[in-house]
Amino acid sequence: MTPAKIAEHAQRLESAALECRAVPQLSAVEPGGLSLAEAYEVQWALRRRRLAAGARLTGLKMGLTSRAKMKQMGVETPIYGFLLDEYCVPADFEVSTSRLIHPRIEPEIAFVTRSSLQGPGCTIASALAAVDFVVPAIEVIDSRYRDFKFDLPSVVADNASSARYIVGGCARRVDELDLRTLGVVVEKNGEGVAFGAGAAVLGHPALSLALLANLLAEREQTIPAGTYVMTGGITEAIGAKAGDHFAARFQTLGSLSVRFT
Ligand code: 0L1
Ligand code: MG
Repeated sequence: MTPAKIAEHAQRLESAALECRAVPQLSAVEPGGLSLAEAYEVQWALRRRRLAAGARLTGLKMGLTSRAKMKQMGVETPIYGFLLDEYCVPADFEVSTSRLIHPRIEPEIAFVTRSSLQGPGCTIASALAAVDFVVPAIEVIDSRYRDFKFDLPSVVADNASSARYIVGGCARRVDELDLRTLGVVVEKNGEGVAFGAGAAVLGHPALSLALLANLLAEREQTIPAGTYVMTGGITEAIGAKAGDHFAARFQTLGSLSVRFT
């Protein structure tokens, strides 16, 4: 794919997000489809566009790391994306649905690194050694594609559906926790609607962090010290409409809530 085509696709996805407009998935508009490598080129071009427009990089994320998410989306390979300051919402604040297309929420375990992490060959052990602390998160995803339908290259290009993320709760040292059995209950309007534990994320959320380092190594990139990394939805994502209130209650990490207006 030519650099001009990559730039054109990045611009199209950026405009869809800014104008809250669903577009056909990328593989449907690119004759012959596109490879995963080309899809990441589009995602990196999108990232450069947002940074050039004044946004600040605030972290990285993994997606499609749990069976529940893979089954829900019909896509089976973990992917990564980037987080920007314009996506970040403090807990107990509101998210306006007027700025989104068809938002869904999912509970996640997030890490903040204290040393840089460089693949290839990162393991759960090397990832855990690089972690400073663990925090809970709610991710609000919002595919820019019609009906939230996409194949793997299309969702990669669309920055893994990133839209908002909710921060708050308690920060804990990683050696204080068993991340595999750390449970979460998601309540929608006061009713429990999804339940899970850290092991849903690739068997251990630190494997998601290791995989991120290994994927970034393919582009000679590392995870710098001090990076906030969301490891992927533990449960399937739950649709959100104006008026909905969500709480994600994490064992040991506290609760996060968000209201959609
Ligand atoms: O839209 C999606 O479901 C793709 C992003 C996956 C997010 C996640 O698994 O955390
Ligand atoms: Mg997610």
